Amino acid sequence: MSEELFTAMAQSIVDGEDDVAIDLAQQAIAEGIDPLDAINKGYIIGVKQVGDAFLPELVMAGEAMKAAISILEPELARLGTKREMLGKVILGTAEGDIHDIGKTLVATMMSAAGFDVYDMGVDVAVTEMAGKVREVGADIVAVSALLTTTMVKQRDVIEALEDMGLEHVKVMVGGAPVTRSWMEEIGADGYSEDAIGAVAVAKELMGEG
Ligand code: B1M
Repeated sequence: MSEELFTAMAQSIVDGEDDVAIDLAQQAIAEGIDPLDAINKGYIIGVKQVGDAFLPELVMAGEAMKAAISILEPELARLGTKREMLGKVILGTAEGDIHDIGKTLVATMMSAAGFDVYDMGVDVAVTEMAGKVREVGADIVAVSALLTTTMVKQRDVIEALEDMGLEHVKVMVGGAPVTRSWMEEIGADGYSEDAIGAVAVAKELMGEG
């Protein structure tokens, strides 16, 4: 039965139907379906299908995805095991980039796992991000980028931290165009292709495993 629900979830994103996406998310919670399964096996499949669409379709798909996640997020957070804070994470989408859906998922998963997450939002200036790291004494800075043109800002964050004498702070990178080889090229400390993996990487960087 979940399979049909997942297919309908994907379709609601393709059609850009916020109301349907919300109804299906509520149905999933009522049926006790893991919210992460709803995202990964349902909605994200739809997002992948609209990948090559024109801007209005992208906007509608993005809005429907956000609507669904806003319903599932509290449930994701509720299911996360509460425990002592593992570390402080500054998180944001790279300067010039306004994609926030994946970044917000990473924030939710990290918070649920026990990290103290400061979500700075989207289009975060390199200097602001580095400044926040110093201000709160962060352990990790996590930079999401969805555009090939904004990936370079991930490197700029690393350089800004170095300039400020904060090279001990770990830097994680992610986002659709980001790869392990990019991580290595810019000298970042961690990379993950999805939100669950991001939690595992952050734990490793904190020496938890
Ligand atoms: Co845009 N967009 N978009 N877009 N958009 C992409 C990224 C694109 C691939 C679509 C395409 O052309 N096929 C393309 C980028 C091409 C490129 O550079 N390679 C693109 C483009 C070109 C643009 C514009 C330039 C379009 C225009 O104006 N002509 C423009 C840019 C605006 C800007 O940022 N300055 C633009 C705008 C938009 C919307 C505003 C309409 C909307 C965003 C809505 C929003 O975020 N609030 C939008 C959307 C929805 C997309 C697609 C369709 C979906 C992105 C998404 O939310 N995915 C996207 C196509 C695609 O990716 N298939 C596309 C779902 C999300 C859960 O996945 O964000 O990848 P993702 O996050 C994943 C992982 O990547 C990872 O975990 C997440 C969960 O698994 N992850 C991390 C993410 N961050 C991480 C950080 C980590 C670790 C893991 O550690 C730090």
